[in-house]
Amino acid sequence: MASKHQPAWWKEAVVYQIYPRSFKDGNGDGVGDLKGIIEKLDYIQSLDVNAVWLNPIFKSPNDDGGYDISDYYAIQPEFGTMAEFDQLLEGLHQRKLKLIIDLVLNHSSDEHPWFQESKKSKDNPYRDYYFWRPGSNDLPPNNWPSFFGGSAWQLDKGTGEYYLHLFSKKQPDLNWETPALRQEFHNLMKFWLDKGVDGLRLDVISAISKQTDFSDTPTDDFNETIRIKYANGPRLKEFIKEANEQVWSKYNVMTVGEGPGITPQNALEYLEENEGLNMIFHFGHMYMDQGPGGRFDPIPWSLHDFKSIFKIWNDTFKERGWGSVFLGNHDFPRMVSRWGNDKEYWSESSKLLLTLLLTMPGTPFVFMGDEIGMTNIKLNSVSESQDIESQNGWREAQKKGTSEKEFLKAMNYAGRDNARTPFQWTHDGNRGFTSGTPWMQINPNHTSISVDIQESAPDSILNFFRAMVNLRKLHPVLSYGDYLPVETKVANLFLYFREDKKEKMLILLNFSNELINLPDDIISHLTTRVIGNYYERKTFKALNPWEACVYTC
Ligand code: TEU
Ligand code: CA
Repeated sequence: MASKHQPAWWKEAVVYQIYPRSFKDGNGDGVGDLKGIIEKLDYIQSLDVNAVWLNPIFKSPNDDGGYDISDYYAIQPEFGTMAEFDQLLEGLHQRKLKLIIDLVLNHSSDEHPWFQESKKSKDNPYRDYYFWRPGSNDLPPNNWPSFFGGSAWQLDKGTGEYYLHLFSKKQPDLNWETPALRQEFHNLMKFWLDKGVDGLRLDVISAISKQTDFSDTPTDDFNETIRIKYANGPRLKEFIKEANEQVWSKYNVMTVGEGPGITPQNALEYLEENEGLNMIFHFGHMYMDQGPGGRFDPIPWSLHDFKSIFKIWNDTFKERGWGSVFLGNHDFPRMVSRWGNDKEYWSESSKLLLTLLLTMPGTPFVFMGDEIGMTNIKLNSVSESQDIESQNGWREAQKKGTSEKEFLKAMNYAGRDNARTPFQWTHDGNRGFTSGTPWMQINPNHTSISVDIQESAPDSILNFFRAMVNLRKLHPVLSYGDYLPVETKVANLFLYFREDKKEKMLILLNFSNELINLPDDIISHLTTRVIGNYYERKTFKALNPWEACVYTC
């Protein structure tokens, strides 16, 4: 079946996500920076990826890991200078690598001049750059909860009104109803695109159009509130279309929108050719193990649900639009700890998850460190967390009488600190990351999980990742082919075909610690194994624990 999808660089790309604070420190202050990334350009190139997505690098008080921007035109001083940014961009382009920057347009920092002006008086020219509403009887304007605990409204004594902040109170939501604000952001995007940036990751883009009646949410299921109240606002399509017409259409730029609350039913509305985004990050699988209380209310996940979520989304983008695939990023625990077995089958399950990531339809986004199997870190007290989401989560949990031991368990399972420990370059101490004291403790298991150990080991996760990326490049069926999942009663088996008019491949994944016998009708397809995470298939009729293999049929 010929693919209905037009070819494009970003459809065939493998994207490597770098969280600058934790990647490499180039000046010894213990904080990762642009200079450090420049030092590691050859390593990045050795991964054979095509693009780098940098988490925000703009001036920020760092209340939320840089997602609280106080100057959209300036580089975060801790990360370096604009000259170093230009040098990094040049270094990437020289290596045929593209750069995707992360723009946070749903909210700014409260230290941004716009907000400093807006809060001065009710008739300040910048008042309508944000959402201000009177409360009533000392109560906020409505019952909306913040992503980071507590109310989504903060009373500002200066003018006696509340301002909206879906995230931290230092991240006031911007009011896209105000044309001048939209113009400011169109100019901002042109500034960075004129510098030669190749892509934009648009933070929480699904929430930029607000339901300005601000009526209460009818549910206390947080993910439901995101879907019906924060995301998919009445003018969302219009604002995206306008940005496309005013800016993106004039550049050869890839746009990926972070879309919490966007569903398989409405996603294509935001991906219209020439009107919408190129793709979105969707979160079905990422919220699957979150209970009604959100991240710190973890519930068990099932491979059955995991498989059906991938099927629903792959079917959504079968003919139109385009998918993105990720199993981890700076907001979620490490994929091998969350979905794999980071103990007895740490290497096999890391490779299995990389196999899934790189054989699914849609553009794969690989989070730095997952190519070497970095794992969660075990913090011994909540105070060791450097993430406002965990700190606030603990504040809220205490109000409900949750013990620190109980909260710490949920935090160590689901918290974002897990993804933000310094990259493990060398097995001997922090030296690989910094010559100083790292801003965050490095995972003690760097003694066995590090680039220098894996670089020269032929069967390392790192070298498996490189081989898997290469396989995806050699077989366009893995990018553009149809996705044909195999129905199976066997609980921990995940089997699917990828097929186009030239080729058919079968991917077999065993998500368990047990040996699993393969159904007979599958065995007949096993002709040539092109890659696998076990040296040789011990038994032809079964998959070993956490075995992943890819066959051409
Ligand atoms: O995340 C927004 C978001 O919707 C969630 O996916 C994310 O898990 C968040 O931590 C709530 O649990 C984006 C950024 O990726 C995140 O780092 C920022 O904290 C957030 O927006 C606010 O800018
Ligand atoms: Ca530094």
